[in-house]
Amino acid sequence: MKNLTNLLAATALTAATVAPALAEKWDMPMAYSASNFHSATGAEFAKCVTTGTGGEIEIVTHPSGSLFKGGDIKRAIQTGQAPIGERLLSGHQNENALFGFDSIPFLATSFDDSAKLWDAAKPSIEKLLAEQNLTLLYAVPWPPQGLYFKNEVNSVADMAGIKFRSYNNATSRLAELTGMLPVTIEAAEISQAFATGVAESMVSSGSTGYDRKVWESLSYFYEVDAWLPRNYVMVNSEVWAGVSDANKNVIQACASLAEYAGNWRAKEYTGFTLQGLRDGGMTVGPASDQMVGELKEIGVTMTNEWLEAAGDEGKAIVDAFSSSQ
Ligand code: PCA
Repeated sequence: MKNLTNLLAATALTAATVAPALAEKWDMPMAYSASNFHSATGAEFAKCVTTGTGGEIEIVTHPSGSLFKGGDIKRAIQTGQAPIGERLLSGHQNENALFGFDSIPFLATSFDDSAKLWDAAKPSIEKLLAEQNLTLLYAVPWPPQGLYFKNEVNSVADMAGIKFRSYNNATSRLAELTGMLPVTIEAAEISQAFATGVAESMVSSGSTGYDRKVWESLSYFYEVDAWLPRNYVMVNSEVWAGVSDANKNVIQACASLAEYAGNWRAKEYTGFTLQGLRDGGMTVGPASDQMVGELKEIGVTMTNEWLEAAGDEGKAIVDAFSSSQ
C-alpha cells in the first residue's frame, strides 16, 4: 500500500512538471454576437493571451450573452463566477452616473473626440471599477449612434408614442424626452423584439443594426452621430493579483493590441455597416435640420441632468475634455 502511495505521489509530481505550470482556463462572457467587431477583437485578445502565456492562461470567449446575459456580466466577474468579461460601460449608469460619461448626447460625436473624452474619464472609471473588485484591461468604442425607425421621421413630434428599445439610462431618458416609450432590451434579443413589435425603433450604431439584420423590420436609419459609447474588458481583481508578473505583461500587451485593433475596426465597420443597411433595403442618411435641432436641445437638457447627477467628478471630466479640444 505504502509503495502504491509513493508511486502515485511520484507520478503526480512527474505529471505536474510535464504539464504547463498552473494552467488555467478563463471563461470570458461577452454580450454581443460572435460576428460583431467587439467579439472578434475579444476572440483575438483571447488567442493572444493563450499563445503569449504558453497556455498557462487559456481564455475562452462566450459571445451573444451565452454564458451570462449582458446585464449580469459585471456582477459575475465581481463575484468571481467568471474571471474576465466584456460589457457596455454605460450599462452601469444606474449604479453611478459617472459610468454614463460616454452617452451624453452631442458631447463627443467623432472617434477623435470620443478618444479624448475617454482619456479624460479613464482615471475616474478605473477607480470606480477598482472599488468594485474589477481591473480594467481595455476599452473600445462603438461607431456613432443614430436613430432607427419603421417609418420616416422628420421631427421629434413624429416620434410620439413609438416603442423605443433602450440599452442604458441615457437611452431610456432620450425616449422619455422625445415622447417615446422606452423598453430595455439586450442587443442579442433585438431582432425578435422588432419582429414581434415589442420595439419599433432604437438609437444604436449601424454596426448593431447590421449585426441584427434589422432591415427585416425597420426601414430608416438617421445618422445623428449623437455619441460613441464604449465596451470594456474587465478582470476580477483577486484573479488579477494572482497572475504572475510575466503573464500580467503578456495580458497587458494583448489588451493594448486589442484596444488598437478594436478602434481601427470600429472606424472601418462604420461605413461598411451603413452600406450593409442600405443593401438590406433601408434608407440611410442624415436627419433633417429640424430633427437635429430638436435633438440638440434635448442633448442640452441631458447634459445638465448628467452634470447634476455626476457631481464634481463629472464636471471635472467634461472640463478636461473641453480643454483638450
Ligand atoms: N450597440 C450596442 C450599444 C451601442 C451600439 O452601437 C447596443 O445597441 O446594444
